[in-house]
Amino acid sequence: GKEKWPRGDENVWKEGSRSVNTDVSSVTKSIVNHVQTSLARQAYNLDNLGAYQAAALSVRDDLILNWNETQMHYTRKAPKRAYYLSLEFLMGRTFDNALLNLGLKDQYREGVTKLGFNMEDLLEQERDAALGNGGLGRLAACYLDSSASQELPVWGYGLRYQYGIFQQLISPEGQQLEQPDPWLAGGENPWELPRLDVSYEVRFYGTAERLPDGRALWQGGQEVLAVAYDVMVPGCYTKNTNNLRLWESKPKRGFDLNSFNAGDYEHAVESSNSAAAITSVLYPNDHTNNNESRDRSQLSYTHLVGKELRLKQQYFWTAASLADIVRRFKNIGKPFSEFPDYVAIQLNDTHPTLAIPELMRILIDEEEIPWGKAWDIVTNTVFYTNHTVLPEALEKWPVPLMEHLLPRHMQIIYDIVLHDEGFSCKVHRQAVLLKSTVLTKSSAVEKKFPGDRDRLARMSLIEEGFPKQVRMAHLACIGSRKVNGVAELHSDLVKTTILKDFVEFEGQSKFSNVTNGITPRRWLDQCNPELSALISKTLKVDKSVWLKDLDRLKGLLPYAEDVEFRKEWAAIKQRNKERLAHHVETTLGLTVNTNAMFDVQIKRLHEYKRQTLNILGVIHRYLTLKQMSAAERKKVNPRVVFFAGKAAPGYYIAKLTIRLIVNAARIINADPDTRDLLTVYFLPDYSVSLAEVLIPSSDISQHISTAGTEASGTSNMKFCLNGGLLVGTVDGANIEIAEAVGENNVFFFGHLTPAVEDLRYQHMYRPVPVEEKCPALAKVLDKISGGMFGDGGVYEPLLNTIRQNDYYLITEDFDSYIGALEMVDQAYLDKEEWIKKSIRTTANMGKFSSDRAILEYAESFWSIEPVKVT
Ligand code: 7GP
Repeated sequence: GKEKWPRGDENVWKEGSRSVNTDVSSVTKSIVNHVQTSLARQAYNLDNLGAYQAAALSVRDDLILNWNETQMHYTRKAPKRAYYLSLEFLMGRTFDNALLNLGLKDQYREGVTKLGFNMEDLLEQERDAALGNGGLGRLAACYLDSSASQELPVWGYGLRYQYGIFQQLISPEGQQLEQPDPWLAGGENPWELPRLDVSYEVRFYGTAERLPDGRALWQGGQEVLAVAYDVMVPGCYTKNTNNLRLWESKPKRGFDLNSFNAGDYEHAVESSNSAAAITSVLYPNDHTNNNESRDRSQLSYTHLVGKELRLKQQYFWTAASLADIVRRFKNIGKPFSEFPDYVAIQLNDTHPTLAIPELMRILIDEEEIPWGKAWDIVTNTVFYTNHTVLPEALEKWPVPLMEHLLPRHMQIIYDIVLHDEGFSCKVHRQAVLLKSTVLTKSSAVEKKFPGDRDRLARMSLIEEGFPKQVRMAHLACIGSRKVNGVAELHSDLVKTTILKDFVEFEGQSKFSNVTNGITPRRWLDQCNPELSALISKTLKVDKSVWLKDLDRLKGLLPYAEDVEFRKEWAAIKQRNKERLAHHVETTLGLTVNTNAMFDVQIKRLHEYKRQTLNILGVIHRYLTLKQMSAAERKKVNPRVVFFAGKAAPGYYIAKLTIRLIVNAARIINADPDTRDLLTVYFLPDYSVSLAEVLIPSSDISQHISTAGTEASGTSNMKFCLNGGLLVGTVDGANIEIAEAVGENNVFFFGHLTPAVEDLRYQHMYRPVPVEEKCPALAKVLDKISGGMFGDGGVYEPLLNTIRQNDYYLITEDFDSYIGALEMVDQAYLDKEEWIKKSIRTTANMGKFSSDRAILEYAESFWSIEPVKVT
């Protein structure tokens, strides 16, 4: 039946309602309107920034209409929803993506032109939303785009940091300098809706007193307010516009009036400061969970030192998100036993693992549900994705800190140990005995593996030591319905290394794989519009079809044989190189040789990703060129090597690697003997927007982690989708990319994962000097030490990581790496064959759409279905 109109005259409401802009004249009207009213400006004094702001506000209006309808539709239909909890969302820019997804790109381009502006200039005005470090955060952003595009009822939950990932400057000596990223300082952010009416109180510290009925009373301590900001996430060519809810922390009462009255002004201000501090800044660490800095000379991150603030961020965000989820569930009016039929919660790595004890707390203490039923609800609702097997990245929280900050959650963690029949074990009981009750029943682990004390210790939620620590991956594993890795090899490694004991105990079926994906909207259509247009023209399908059904790229395969098509394909690559060269010219004032092969490695700086291997290979190439005769050099294909990436502020070796790259580039680029054949650039301040310029220009890109260390990688997918060929190790998603595009279209090298452990053992106990193991590399190291790139002493700590135990196996892989690059040179000589490889690579990348990945999560984990907004 038709619903009754809620208030006033229905017709007046309908007449007054605005609809989404669809033609050029409504677009220009709405832009002019915002110039005049929202910005209080006119044609006379409007600059690019103002024009961008007005156009963005106009698009915002469009988004809001769809967003409103979508949210109302979801509320009415009350389908099962999924919530993606991620401490990072690396969104990049929004304007162009919103236009694409709304199907309004042409209208806005024309409208903006009519108003006397250039669309490219306006797009450049927007600042990246860089609320993430790297792969994990960008994956979350791709998944939001795909969820909305596939019309799935998925919300993201995260934090609204005042400062995103730091801005990277490079000093003349090659030192990375960090500067804050006040991305919100430019005034109002048009892509978010402040929802000051949606807020929750979050408690820290205080005391938790157990009650006889199994509940507990947690009181006292500090209370802060979580306020919602909603970021609209439009789906591609659909009305569905999902929500990313970001929380901002605020003091519960502006000032503590009591202390203010008592004249303690400083204390009053301090308490308000500490509440606001919770969401002030994104932690810049990647693959490590401490901030230990051996190098405090740069921008001071000292307010982040110590782990408490990071744990506060995690709890603040989890608690607000769960309160919101539970409130929305309660509005449906169903009993809590049906909670898992309406809610799925995906943990993006272990950062939101506190969701498990927090949901237990809500169910037990607030909803008065008995332990066993509550645990059933939790373990049917929560899912956990692991993103790394590097031991230093596995989160652990000191028990004393947890007890102090979250006393009730620590009780619950101990109780999980006690109650979970499937898990409790001797070691846990010992820990628990010290705290409270005596337990007599023998545990399931003990029954299944009697007397296996090592296993019990390995599996414990609490790691022994001073202090004891809570192992978050173990908690996430036992509290979840499914656990997955992010590429096939990685998911196998999760099962055979960090969670091996849990697989043996709980069985295989809980553990699975969802290979990562990337959104072809941003990573093909937006970043490479010419290639996108060529694909549509060739396939004779509108992009609205193939961008949402990426396997259609297979239709390009026959055209690899078409000379004309190959010409167009190559010409686009060439223009993308020129676009990058133009960018480097205007931002850095450097001229790039666009007739060279473009060779790109862009990712966070980390020893396991082995930018060192790349720069040492570059130096080797330089030395080889120097030794050649002029005649020999004539036969060499010119190459430009690009690096970009940030190092964690406290990661000394990673910063030293940047320094080596910058100084090697300085010497090599200035050498008249070789500079036509080899140049090197370190592009500062890597970001999503910079990636969008770099990726379409590459001939080859490097994904050269020590085998078994890179969980998946996602930029490898972006390069290949844009027709760049992959140079890589047999690691992460490289393996599946090779399977998809064909082994003859990738350049693989290096030792395989099963060999790595033995090799490391040899390096530890039977070390062989570099001179013996790899003379070519030894020569490169000697040149660096000898001062070829400035004071050699500076690089000793970096070089020593290789000369000493070489944990990441540079010496083991160097020769085959150089070999692979020689194969690249060989292959590049045959231009036509090279272009064919490039076309075939793109054509076979359909599997790596994040639409495929998100549908796997939706179908096999969350059991949610599309809810189309009509
Ligand atoms: C990254 C992995 O290193 C990368 O291989 C993967 O493609 C990406 O996640 C998305 O799954 N991990 C992180 O960014 C990270 O911070 C530690 O992991 C928690």
